[in-house]
Amino acid sequence: MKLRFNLVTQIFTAFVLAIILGSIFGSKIDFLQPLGDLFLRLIKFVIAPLILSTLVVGVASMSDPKQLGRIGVKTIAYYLSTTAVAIIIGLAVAFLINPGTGVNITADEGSIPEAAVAEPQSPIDTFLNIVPTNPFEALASGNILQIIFFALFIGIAITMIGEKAAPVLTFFEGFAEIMYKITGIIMRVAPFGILGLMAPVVGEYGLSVLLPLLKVVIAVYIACIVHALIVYSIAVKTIGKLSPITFFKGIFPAALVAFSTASSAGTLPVTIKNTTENLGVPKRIASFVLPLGATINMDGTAIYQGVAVVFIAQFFDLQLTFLQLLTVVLTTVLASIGTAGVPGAGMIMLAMVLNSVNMPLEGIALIAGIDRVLDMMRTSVNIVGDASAAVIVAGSEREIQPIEQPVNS
Ligand code: DAS
Repeated sequence: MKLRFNLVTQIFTAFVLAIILGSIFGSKIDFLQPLGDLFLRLIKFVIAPLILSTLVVGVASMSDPKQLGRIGVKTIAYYLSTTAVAIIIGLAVAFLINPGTGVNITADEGSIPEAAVAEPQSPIDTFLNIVPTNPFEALASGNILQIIFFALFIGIAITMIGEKAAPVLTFFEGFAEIMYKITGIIMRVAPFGILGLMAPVVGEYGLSVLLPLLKVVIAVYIACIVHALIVYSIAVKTIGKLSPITFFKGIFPAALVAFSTASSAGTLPVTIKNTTENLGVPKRIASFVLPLGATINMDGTAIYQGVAVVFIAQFFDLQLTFLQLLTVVLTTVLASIGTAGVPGAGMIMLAMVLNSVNMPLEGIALIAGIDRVLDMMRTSVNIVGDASAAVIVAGSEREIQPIEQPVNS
């Protein structure tokens, strides 16, 4: 079989090279960091205009307004249910591996992020904050939920106005195509970006840092892989009518970008590109489901929080009752809605979950040192979960399009 050195193989090659270079040169490989920072800035700069333009076009092109409601309900129901399954899988794997027993480390109090001990935002405030008081400020600050709200209303208003608003729709259609094209151009440098993001991380997290907490890393990684392989395969196969192999191959580039950046929001342009070009999801469904998922759907984060609660309880030799476990499941699903798609957000929301079952917040300091290694995997699962939602929603609306060209980026 001729190995086509297309973008997927280039990204994978860069990923493997980063691990090799990071392992050989350790922290000396830091000089590659600016490559990663540049790539991260490039994909972040398209997020707000891409979501706004694609979502306006997506909503305005839905001939049947009831379809928007149907898609919204299916999306949110799928997100909440897969997150609940994820936290249960996380707890189950943690109780099998017992990550908190026989661990001999001391907590570095200084490593608890400020935001983790601050008063977490209540679910009511989280929902109220979706409404932007100034939509242009939302665009400027990249507040994804507020941009979604703004785009939804523009799209709905365009359909209600009809002919008079046609020029505005035409503008957004052209703008969306421009943003897709820019995303494609940025993706050409993804291999260099992933090299610059991954090599310094591998160089920093040598075995000396990971060994004492290896069981935590193993528990999170195993639970994430089990969740993705079982839950998403069943979902895309039964409801999305898509082969799981096609699904995982198609979303692989975005999964690697998420793993390297540890940011769902930062990966969003790549998730949208892979889902529409490799998985046959119409742009109007992808442009609604994916930005929403990047902010409220965090299956990987839920798994991490389940493992972390068990680790902390075992480390401090505290018992977890069934009621406490139930509370952890509910709080984690709620916390995932409020977790931003940025690096380290899951650790900040862990405080809310620990508080709900009276577990010591000091436990966060125990695992803060390896959070980046855990964040990479949980973010990757977060975006694969978002893509699975786009596939099942498109499948249930009988709108999965045949995939013409082979997977290429
Ligand atoms: N890094 C977050 C994301 O981008 C997830 C997390 O921190 O748990 O999805």
